[in-house]
Amino acid sequence: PTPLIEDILAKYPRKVAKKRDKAMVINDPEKDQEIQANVRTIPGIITQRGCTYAGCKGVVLGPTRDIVNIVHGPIGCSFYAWLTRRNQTAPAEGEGNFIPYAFSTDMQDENIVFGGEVKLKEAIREAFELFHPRAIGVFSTCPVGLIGDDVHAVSREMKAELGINIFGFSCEGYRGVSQSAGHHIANNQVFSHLVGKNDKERIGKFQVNLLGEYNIGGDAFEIERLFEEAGITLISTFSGNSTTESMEYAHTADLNMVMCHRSINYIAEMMEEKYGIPWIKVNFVGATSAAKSLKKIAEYFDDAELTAKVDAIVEREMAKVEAVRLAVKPKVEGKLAMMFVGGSRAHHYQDLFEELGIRVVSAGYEFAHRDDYEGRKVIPNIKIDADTRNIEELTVTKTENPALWREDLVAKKADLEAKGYAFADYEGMMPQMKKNSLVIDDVNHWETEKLIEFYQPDVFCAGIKEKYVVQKFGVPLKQLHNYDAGGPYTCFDGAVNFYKEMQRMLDTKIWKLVDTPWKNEPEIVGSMTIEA
Ligand code: CFM
Ligand code: HCA
Repeated sequence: PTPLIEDILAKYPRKVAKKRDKAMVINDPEKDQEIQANVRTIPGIITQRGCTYAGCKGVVLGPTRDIVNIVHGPIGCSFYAWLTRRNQTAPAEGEGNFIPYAFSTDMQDENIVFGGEVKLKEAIREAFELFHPRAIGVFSTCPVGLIGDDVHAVSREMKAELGINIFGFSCEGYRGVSQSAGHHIANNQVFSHLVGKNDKERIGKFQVNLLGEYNIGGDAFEIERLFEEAGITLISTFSGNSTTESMEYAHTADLNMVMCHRSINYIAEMMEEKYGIPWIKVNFVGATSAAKSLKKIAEYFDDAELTAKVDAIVEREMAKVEAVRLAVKPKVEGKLAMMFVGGSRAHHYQDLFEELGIRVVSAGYEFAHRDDYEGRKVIPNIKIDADTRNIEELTVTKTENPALWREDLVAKKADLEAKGYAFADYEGMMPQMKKNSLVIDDVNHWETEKLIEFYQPDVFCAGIKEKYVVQKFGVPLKQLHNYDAGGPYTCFDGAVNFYKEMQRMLDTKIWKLVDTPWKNEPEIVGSMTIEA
């Protein structure tokens, strides 16, 4: 261990120190290093993590506009999920959009004592009568699991009564160790209740799905625009600027592209098993990544016209991006960044920093698994603990409908694989990070303070819970969850936005002037008297 890690661990009780030590790795991209991930946070530690319900309702289902998502639980669970993530959507003229609403059963003490199923049924009927949506999702919060309300039985009964697609999620907050369990639960239900439920004639020559792009700050809009220009038909996005309607015919795509591997690799895997549709990992954050991903799609379809279009787009856009990059780079080059975000962005944003010559000295995920750090090759070696076993693993088999099985794609995959094209693969964050950078899983507030003292970073990327604590140290914090008020940061215009944002935040002396009033004098002084 280095002096920094020793210093961090010294404060912990022995058992805690032993556990946290395994979550910190001095990176060496040349070596196969193991990091502890996806295990319980130690009680009492101020984690960045959220809960299973957040990962299911907020993350995976939240950005879809034509489904009414009813939260069965106390109102607080709904309030925090009410658009704080800035997932955008663009309904067509006259099309509905339920995203701006917060639907909740508003459970009260008496529902906890006597059960909440009756109230849930009333809520579903009310939502149906008011909005006539094509689907309703029901999300379980912690108390629902504790008192044993059966959201699945209620959903089945209501589906029969109302005649629309209604399904539930056992995504109680405590069900897993983080949001990650909620992703898996959401993937299972989306796959079971939506994918393949409808058919559609082919509408394009190159039909794709985009998985794990949630349109935060308009990110998906940038990608969609370029696809359209290149002649790539986006069938469905899981789930940003999305509809359940499009998910129902997602099985008509020729390729699945996985952007956020952590939250949605399950659907990609299940669609390949059932329909034979292959998947590739993509990243549209930043200019170099977007260019690589576009070229990878063109390579897959292996069509001269498409390849020429993609090359032309990349060339044109890169020239625009380069002009801004070269102007901004001298102003921020050599600065230090840190990123502790979710389960994919701590990796996805590293290309952008690299483009500006900003060094990422430390990074980590909140809730990723070892494969997100070390690459998918470690999946067979990951120990399945009781917390993971608690989450249902669906058994998926090949479709019995021969018309839906894509033998052509299976052959295409084999052919391309023989030529060295990588399918179903993700290398993870650690192989891409510099030697001697510090990788930390599920970083907590104590560790954050020590990292800031040690590295004195110029920018810290994380979320709202970290923002003001970090800024009080005189370090600007860029939210890489909701982008503060900024974005999009995908593709070429997105890269330009990000460069300018970094210049704004880093090319200034203002942060060095921040001084906290309590540094020298405590703001509140108290005393305690113990009476005999
Ligand atoms: Fe995937 Fe996400 Fe992320 Fe994620 Fe999230 Fe998010 Fe995130 Mo916040 S799905 S893992 S659960 S990229 S909400 S859009 S920003 S923590 S890094
Ligand atoms: C979530 C959503 C979140 C929270 C972000 C934050 C998001 O995990 O439930 O802590 O600032 O992106 O909105 O990750």
